[in-house]
Amino acid sequence: MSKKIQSALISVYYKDGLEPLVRILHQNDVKLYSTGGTQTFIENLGIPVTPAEELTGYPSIFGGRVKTLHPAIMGGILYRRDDAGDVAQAEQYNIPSIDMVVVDLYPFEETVASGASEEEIIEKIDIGGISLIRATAKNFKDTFIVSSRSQYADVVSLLASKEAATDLDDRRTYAGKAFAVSSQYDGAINSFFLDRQDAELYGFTGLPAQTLRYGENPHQKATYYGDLEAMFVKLHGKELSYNNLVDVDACVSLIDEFVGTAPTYAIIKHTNACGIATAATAKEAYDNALACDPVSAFGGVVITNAKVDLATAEELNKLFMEILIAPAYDTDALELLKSKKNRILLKRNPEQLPGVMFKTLLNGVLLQDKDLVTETAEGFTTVTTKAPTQAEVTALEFALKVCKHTKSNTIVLAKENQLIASGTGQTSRVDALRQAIDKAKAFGFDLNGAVMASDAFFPFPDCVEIAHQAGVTAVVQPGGSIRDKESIAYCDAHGLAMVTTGVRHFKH
Ligand code: 93A
Repeated sequence: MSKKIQSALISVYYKDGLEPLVRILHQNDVKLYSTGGTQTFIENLGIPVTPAEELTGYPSIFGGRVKTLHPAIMGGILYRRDDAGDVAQAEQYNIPSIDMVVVDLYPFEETVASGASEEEIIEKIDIGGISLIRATAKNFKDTFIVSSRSQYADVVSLLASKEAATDLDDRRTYAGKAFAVSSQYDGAINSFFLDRQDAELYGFTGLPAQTLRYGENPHQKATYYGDLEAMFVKLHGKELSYNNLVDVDACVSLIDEFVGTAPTYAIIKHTNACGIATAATAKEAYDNALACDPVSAFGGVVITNAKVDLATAEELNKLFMEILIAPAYDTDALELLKSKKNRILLKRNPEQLPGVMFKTLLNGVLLQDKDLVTETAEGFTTVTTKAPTQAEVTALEFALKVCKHTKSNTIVLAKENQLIASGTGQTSRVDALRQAIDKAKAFGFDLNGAVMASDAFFPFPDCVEIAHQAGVTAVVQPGGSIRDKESIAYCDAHGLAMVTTGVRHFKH
């Protein structure tokens, strides 16, 4: 049934976008009621408005906690217009009809995200607004609810086309939207309390908590406990997700192997590097990193130890990437990279990170030191007749750094300062090697003269055999297998150089 709106109560937190709605109601002779700040806003437009206080006979009390919670308002919304008893009671108690309600709730989630105190957060739990929304939505047969400022534009078109009347279908549709708003709002409040309980239970109290949209998958809820703002300045883009954070962590650990080196770019997918290179210029480093596996790079997280310049930004801008992390950006480079709305651009602050890591396991937690050991040429022991050349030593050092940050079992193939391919997270080392060789070939790399790094020792000589057949000329591995001799003998017989480090780098 079509109903002309005769009266509306407007009570909104953010006033932006409200003016066209107020104007269209006024043009259609709708009587307006309003609360404190909203009332001032409407008066400033030169439009007459009746204060809620005049309806209730009470001022706004308890610091604004009680403004609209009153039978004159709730009754004016809820009484059934087709029920003679309700109509008579409304008259008896002098309760005017309120046909439409416009609410924009206190910004609860925004206040939580701002790192405000518990007291400030609690004060932003809207009671009156949510009651207005629920009451109006419940009585959708008679009343029309606008429950968020995101609806104003649509409502203005609707009312303009119908001269401030609504059909039952319109009112039911907006009632549905209203319960979605209230449910999402209460969900956020619920998450806030659950986060606090988790923080108590797991001993994270004192750390800032950031509720994430979801966990690893949409059906898992998740919170980040920590001070991200101390680590990064977010220059642009959407909110970081759980998986983003996991990849950002992997990026940071990897790039920290390249402190003070020539410009280095790394591209991470699911915590493994699918491209990384060091070069004389930043652009060359990025180009070489991307060349490793441009297919996997799609949707990746990119990190660099160099300032982002325009030349590199022009290349980066062509890639669909989730996140770019850099210590600094040139102004023109930053402007260009901001052209994609959702792309997250982070500037990393120098920040001391914890030296330990832990994960939950069974009915407890495992705490361990981070793997902060990185071997360089001084720590290499040549075990073959042939020693690696200087160029091979450089490539072996580079490959080892990448290997350490790649899921076990892994084999990393590199040339000079460029990752050629890796096998990641395989159940056998041979599978990891085969994966790496196949990938290198798929992306057009010539493996002749490439080097190989392995996170753990070779239990059999099969890996060096396969690597040699693919063109690999130098190998680094921890050593320590009872069959080391067989791998070494194969290398000696086929002119490969092998060095051992004595340090295993499992990463699970
Ligand atoms: O503190 S409240 O929960 N108590 C109320 O009675 C009440 N009525 C409306 N908050 C209440 N509101 C909210 O005030 C609305 O949801 C809106 O966000 C805000 C508008 O206040 P003002 O018009 O004074 O700016």
